[in-house]
Amino acid sequence: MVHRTFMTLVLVAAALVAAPAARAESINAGGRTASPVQPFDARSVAEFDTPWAIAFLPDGRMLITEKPGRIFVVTQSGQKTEIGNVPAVAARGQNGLLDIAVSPAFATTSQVYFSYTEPSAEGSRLVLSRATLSLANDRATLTDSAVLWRQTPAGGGGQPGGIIVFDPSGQHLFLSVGDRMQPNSAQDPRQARGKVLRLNLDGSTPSDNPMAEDKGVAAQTWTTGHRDPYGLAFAADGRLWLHEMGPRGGDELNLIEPGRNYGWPLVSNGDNYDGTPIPRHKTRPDLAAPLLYWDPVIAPAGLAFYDGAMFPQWKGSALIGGLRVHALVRVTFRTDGQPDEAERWDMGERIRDVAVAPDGAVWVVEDNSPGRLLRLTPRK
Ligand SMILES: [Ca+2]
Repeated sequence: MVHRTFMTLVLVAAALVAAPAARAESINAGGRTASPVQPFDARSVAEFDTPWAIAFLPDGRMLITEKPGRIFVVTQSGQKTEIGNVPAVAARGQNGLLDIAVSPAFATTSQVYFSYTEPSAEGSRLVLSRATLSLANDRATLTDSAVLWRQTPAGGGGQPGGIIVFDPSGQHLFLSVGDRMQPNSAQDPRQARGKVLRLNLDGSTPSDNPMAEDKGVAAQTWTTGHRDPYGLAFAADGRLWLHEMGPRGGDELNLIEPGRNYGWPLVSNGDNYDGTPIPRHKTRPDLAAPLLYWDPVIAPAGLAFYDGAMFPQWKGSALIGGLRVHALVRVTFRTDGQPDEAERWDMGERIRDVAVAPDGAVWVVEDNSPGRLLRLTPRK
């Protein structure tokens, strides 16, 4: 008996030591400042009306969305071809045409996925669509366009989210959904707001989702309690990361694990814009805390993990655009997974999205009209 108790203690102690240290830490990078010295040359390649997202085609051309409702095919030298047959969007404030993502099976299907706020009698709703991209003779058009998912309930303005990412197996997609200025909806399992959803590639619900036995939104939900998520991406090690804009002083970088609740609006490391306080993450250990947060905020937008050849010193880093801080942020990860902001470069404009080209160059778009598409290459 004594031996068994002793062994149990040893095992418990070993488990505690082996527990990821990352869980215990919540680093505030809000006080960091941007360097005016960039290690890259930034060349403007083209300009757009409020560009929102960059997605690379396998051949190195880009798909670029404009929030008011247009999509372009863009060559690396900046030649733009507007894509025809794009559905009408409800463009107002933060809402409009949002993300675009190239299907993992694009080589055989030519399919793309995109998100936008759709006009409806009850108010706009976020939707996820899939279409075939036809490219021929300098013309580009969407055919067989189909809405795979519609937000319920409709209505509201605010921040829609809308980031689309595929899992490394290429069998599922994840969609981030903002709270659209209705904070309590993020904790309501019946509302497709303040969530990360996981769907099959045809929009149906995977049978191994955390609440798959439920119906509707709950069955589609992967994680709960997000505010305004505009960054969602898989790292090379298979971990899924999300950043979200918090209230005043509460921007977050979160490690996404199935079924977890990330706290909004019950807890935050920031306070409401009207000054009313919000309990801090540490008061609710049952809710997942951000491993990295920013107070004051950066207003993060766009998230890409770097695995290219041009900037070997950035391998494994996350690159994040900063709207409020007019910057590009590089986040590194310790061997135990704990992230920290390593560098921040002043870009002089609000950065809306960041993407890595097949050749390892980094591309960003500015949140402006005109907003530039910039190609970043190592400084010569
Ligand atoms: Ca949170």
